[in-house]
Amino acid sequence: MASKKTIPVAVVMGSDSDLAVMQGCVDTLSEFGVGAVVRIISAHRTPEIAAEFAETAAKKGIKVIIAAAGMAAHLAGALAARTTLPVIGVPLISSTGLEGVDALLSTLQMPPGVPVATVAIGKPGAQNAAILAIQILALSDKTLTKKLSAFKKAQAQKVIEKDSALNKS
Ligand code: RP5
Repeated sequence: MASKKTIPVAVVMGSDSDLAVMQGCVDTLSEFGVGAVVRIISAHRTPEIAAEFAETAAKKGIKVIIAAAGMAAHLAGALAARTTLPVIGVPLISSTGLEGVDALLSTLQMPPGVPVATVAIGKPGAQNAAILAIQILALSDKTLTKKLSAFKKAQAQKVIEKDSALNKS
């Protein structure tokens, strides 16, 4: 009997209002062939669900948790407090917040012993969270390592082509 394949990444966000930006994260994971469990869980509005999610994620086969939130963004930290899995935090810009700086500091300034690997605010952070999760998974997955190398080469090539176009005589 074929074994059931587990989904290695969880993308958790505090609100459905975060989904448009976090779709970039899910899409990037998908481009590398990495599946994701996508959840809306709030550290403040559904704290019990957040606790239960963090405590059971590893048992379900999740290897990396990506947690995104805006405003007083405690989601990544609240999850990191209850799991030994690596947690990547994505600070988001909320329509009523302080341009994401509120979420950046809330996500980043964790006390010693409970790290959250915090990426850039908003869209670039959402994409980088996916790439960082893939890099973690690639430590034990040669196929992903090859895909990451190809991604880096393609990225470099695009810059080289833009430079050539700009400097064409
Ligand atoms: C945070 O508060 C969410 O992550 C979201 O970025 C922000 C605003 O949430 P909504 O009021 O739009 O649901 O918890």
